[in-house]
Amino acid sequence: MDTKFFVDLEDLYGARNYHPLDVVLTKGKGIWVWDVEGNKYLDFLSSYSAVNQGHSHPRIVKTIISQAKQLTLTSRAFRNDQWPRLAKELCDLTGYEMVLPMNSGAEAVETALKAARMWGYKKKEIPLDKAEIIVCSNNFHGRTVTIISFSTDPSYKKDFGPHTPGFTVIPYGDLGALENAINPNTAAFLFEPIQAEAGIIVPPEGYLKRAKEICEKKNILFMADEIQTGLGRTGKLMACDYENVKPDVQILGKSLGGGCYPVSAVLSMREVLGLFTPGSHGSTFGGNPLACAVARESIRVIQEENLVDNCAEQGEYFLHELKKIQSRHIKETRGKGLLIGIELKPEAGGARPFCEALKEEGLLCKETHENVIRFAPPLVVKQKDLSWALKKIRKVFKKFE
Ligand code: IF1
Repeated sequence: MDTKFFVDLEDLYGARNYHPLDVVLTKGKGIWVWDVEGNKYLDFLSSYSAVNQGHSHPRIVKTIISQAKQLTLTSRAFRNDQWPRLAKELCDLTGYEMVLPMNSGAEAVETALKAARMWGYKKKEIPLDKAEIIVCSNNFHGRTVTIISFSTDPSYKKDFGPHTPGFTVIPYGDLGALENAINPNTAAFLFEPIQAEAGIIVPPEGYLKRAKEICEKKNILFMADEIQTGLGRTGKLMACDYENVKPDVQILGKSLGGGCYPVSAVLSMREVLGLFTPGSHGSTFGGNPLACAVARESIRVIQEENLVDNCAEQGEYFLHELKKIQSRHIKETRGKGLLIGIELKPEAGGARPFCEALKEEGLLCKETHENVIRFAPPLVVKQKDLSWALKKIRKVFKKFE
């Protein structure tokens, strides 16, 4: 069975909510993946930063196998011996008092939105059903109906109305707009420390710090979506660490599951998460022992293999070398850690053809927002792998000249 067999089968039976590259992967190890024809690729997407630890990390695979043989799911109608330990380890890692476990990133974002609204009513005395949450244009926080209700990308929200009310959109990076958007009914400000999907948009220096100060002054919750930027991806444990800013609410996902299992979590102080009462929120799989065992090992791998420092070191090297590439097509090369994007000029004809060409050279990249080639390899990547990749990237840009 070759690539065409699988492509045709997927296109026949699978909903076409993606336009994937025609590469059919069958094996992954570390930074490498192999297709059904035996071709080897460097994974420069890491499943949108859900594989920071590398594909099929031996320690995480060992954990998922042993836990799967022992106990996989109890629901939270009963207790289990993994969730309490993950809860403590996550709070120790991040410095928060409480955590609520979920599965997908969107579920964690929805949980944070519910927590913010509940906090607004119970702690800030916002009139019931009047709470407002401020978000940024070009945000990406997931695909649920409520989350796409505050997206500014028509393709994410068209055909899915009516949209959930109670959200105010402001320009990303604009402190004045944040200040002006706040009113007595504002409960929270939800943001990405770096807008990845928007095209690796890094906010102005000091933005996070000043935004947090504004939120503190106005008593609204400062909620960071670190689902993609967190757990080492930007060269710090959390992207907010670049400005030494500690959000009131921190949302994690993706690599919390080590590329093996969906695990997400919302972290905050007791004043916020302590408001949830039995039956007010939940999830069949949230906090299941298999997820928690995997998450515990995923965190240990990040810490014990110094993936955050490696990310900072390799990211600095990679960004520095990428910036040297001279091409009439390149508008800007930017990023932090190993979350890097090359933005092409509109006349370059879009990033997709470059990603197709990079695939032929053995690099799997994904364009984001038409004109940006995203480079986000697993954080285990070594300099020799990146210098190999740089040769291929230079070759492709030369070809397109
Ligand atoms: C898709 C984008 C990336 C996220 C942030 C929450 C979520 C995501 C900052 C929701 C998920 C994924 C979803 C996936 C593609 C990918 C993506 F292109 F959609 F926008 F990474 F940039 N917050 N991002 O990045 O987490 O529910 O997916 O676990 O939906 O196409 P999820």
